[in-house]
Amino acid sequence: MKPSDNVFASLPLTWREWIMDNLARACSPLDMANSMARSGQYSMAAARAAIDEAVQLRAGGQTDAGAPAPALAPAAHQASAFSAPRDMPFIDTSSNRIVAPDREIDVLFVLKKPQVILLGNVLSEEECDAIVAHCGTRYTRSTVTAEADGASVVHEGRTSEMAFIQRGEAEVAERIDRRLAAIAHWSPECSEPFQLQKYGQTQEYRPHYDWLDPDSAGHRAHLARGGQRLATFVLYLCDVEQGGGTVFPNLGLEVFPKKGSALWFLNTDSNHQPDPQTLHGGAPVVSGTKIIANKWLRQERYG
Ligand SMILES: O=C(O)CCC(=O)C(=O)O
Repeated sequence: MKPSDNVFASLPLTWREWIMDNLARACSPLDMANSMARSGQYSMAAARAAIDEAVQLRAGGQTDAGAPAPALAPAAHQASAFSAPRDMPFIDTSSNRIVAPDREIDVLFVLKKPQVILLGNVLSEEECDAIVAHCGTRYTRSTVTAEADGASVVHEGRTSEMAFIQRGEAEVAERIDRRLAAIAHWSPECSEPFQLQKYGQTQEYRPHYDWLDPDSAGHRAHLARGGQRLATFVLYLCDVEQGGGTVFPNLGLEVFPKKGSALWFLNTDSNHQPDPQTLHGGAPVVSGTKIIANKWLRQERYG
């Protein structure tokens, strides 16, 4: 959908007024598009096209939502309201070693685009063991988010077991949370609680995205709680004898678990838009057990 499609003119007057009022108040076009998509009435693409058109109408001196929209110039010649970079978590890889407040971390591997970084020595052996022991036997079959209604459902593509550590529940998790926040320059409050995944032999998580799809009704309910998942940390809590790598099929990349290491990747571009290059999965474990902890960094405060 392009700004030349006259989407704005086809919206009901209430929506056109809402867009013009919010633009006049200097609201973020991306937040506005997310709100429109969350209403369930418009896809993200339609919302973005309508807002882009409204921005151009305002730039042309037309601020009346009720007036018919004039023909617009071809999209290729117009700047989009969505092109401004926004705050992103980031890892400083200017040195081979990151000095976090309570630990020195090794930078082992950096892929620039999409950004994938492997960090060593993020957790001590004792911290890995303490996290695993804390979750003990609380695992249940892993689920995924249903596209239709956002429910947590069992899926044949994810055969592992999962457990959560809620905020404030364990001192070791709080400490690691603060460390990851310092490494990623992102508030710990803007992140989901740790989600552990345990894979036995043959268990896997087939390739998928971590970002939430604004065009999926089920994902929109999750977007409403903390916004997009901007970045992922996968913490490797044990070594695995064979298999169980984290794979990125589009990048030809496989990272093998090493106790205490962490894999980081950005799920979106700098405008917080989902990056399709970030398709990834957990390859089947061939022998041994794999235990990881996921930490997803959100746009906004979570929970
Ligand atoms: O198991 C892995 O290495 C990746 C896990 C993953 O992608 C997930 O749980 O979302």
